[in-house]
Amino acid sequence: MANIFEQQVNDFMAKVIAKNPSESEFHQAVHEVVESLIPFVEENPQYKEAKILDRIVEPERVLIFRVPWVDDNGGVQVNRGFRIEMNSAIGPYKGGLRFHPTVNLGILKFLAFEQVFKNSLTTLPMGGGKGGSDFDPKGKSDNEVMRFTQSFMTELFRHIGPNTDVPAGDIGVGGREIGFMFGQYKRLKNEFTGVLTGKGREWGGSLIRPEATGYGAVYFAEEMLKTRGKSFKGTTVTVSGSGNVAQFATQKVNELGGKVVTLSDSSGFIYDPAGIDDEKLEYVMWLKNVKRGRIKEYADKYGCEYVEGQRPWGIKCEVALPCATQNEISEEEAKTLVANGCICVSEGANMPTVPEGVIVFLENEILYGPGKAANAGGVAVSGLEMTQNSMRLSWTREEVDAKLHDIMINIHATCEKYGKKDNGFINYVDGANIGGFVKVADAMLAQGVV
Ligand code: NDP
Ligand code: 2IT
Repeated sequence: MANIFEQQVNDFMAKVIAKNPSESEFHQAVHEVVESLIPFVEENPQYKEAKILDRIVEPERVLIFRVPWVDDNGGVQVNRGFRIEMNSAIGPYKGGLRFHPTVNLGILKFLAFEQVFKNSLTTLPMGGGKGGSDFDPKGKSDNEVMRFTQSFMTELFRHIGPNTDVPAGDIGVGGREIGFMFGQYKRLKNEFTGVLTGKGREWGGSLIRPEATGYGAVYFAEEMLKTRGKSFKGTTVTVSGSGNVAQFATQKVNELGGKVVTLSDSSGFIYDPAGIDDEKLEYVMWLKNVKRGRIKEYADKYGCEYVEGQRPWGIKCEVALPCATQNEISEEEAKTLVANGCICVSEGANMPTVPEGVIVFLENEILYGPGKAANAGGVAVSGLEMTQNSMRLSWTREEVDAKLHDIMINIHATCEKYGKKDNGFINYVDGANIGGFVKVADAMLAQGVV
């Protein structure tokens, strides 16, 4: 960032922080975006006059509600439900639901804010939203998850709809949870509509939606690598997480001839120098999606190293794919990655790198693809699911995958257009922030002060 704008960024952030106290992740996400946008808005005064930045950081609507349910022992449990309807300038609110004990207003506002720019980058007509609950699915029976999700939807249903707000999955929300929520919505509204994405393929889901975020993050990395004449072939890759995004990122890296050597969960990481091939990955999918066990069991089964309580960023790699959660790469870990020869970071997760870590990547001019660009493949295929639902048709795997691949290539091109510096370095942070902003800002201008 050019220094002349520092004071303006600080003044803007002081207002945001005063208005939204105790929402540190939201402050972090807004800060990163306005650092890119304030210089751009200065050059384009129509946005400044219409106070687009002041409006874009204010959610259109925030819903917070009680979610009571009864556990298997007959005990009453109470969780908190949220839906942040952030911006509907270019389409219905769209974004995932997260069920995790750490969920709070600030985390969901950061995710909803990022979603606005991400969805715009896909070029599909989707506004931004996010929601979820502090419910912890770990250790809960299927019946408990069902009762909780039914109670959650019993309030949420009155606020969403296929032309209003279309939720999907995120951490802790996969096919099982979407199924229970869809069933409850249908029952309450007496309507079979595309109100959620990530549905099962037999009842309106799109092929490739489960794969889309992980595949997309790898397609994006592939485009970044191409700018330096490189590819995944023969490349060592570290992946964090072992959920939906991590699993399909690993699958795509294998397909492209790379070798994934790590996976993790919130307890620790495994290091398998021989590589997590498709057969081992199938075990991971069973372990995580069916047994719902811990990643340590992989190390027990395949006799590799397991490191308790740590993340995989100390392992030497050329490409790193953070696919677990926010702030999972510290400044020190970013330095270690660069020192070990990592040349490419493509963020499957949302905001996985702390701001000081982002500076390390940018100062070293490595290929750094921020989440709102790199992981947009998931919501892009959600958008394609909405299209298929509206048409009452479904496309083949090949059709959806080809569209996903094209969208990721286009997002890369948009980042290059808005993020290329005079020395040829592509700052994908600026590229994604400005590239995502323009369409939303122009739509807001056209729609007046609303
Ligand atoms: P899953 O719930 O399927 O998997 C999450 C993984 O991350 C698990 O391995 C989990 O470990 C780990 N994890 C979660 N929270 C923490 C934490 N606080 N510390 C350490 N590890 C943690 O979620 P997804 O794979 O869907 O989501 C992963 C990331 O990708 C998130 O940042 C999400 O926002 C982002 N994303 C997801 C999209 C999607 O389509 N699903 C789309 C775009 C982005 P454990 O099992 O121990 O909790
Ligand atoms: O962060 C994300 O983009 C998601 N969790 C997916 C959202 C969606 O609507 O598919």
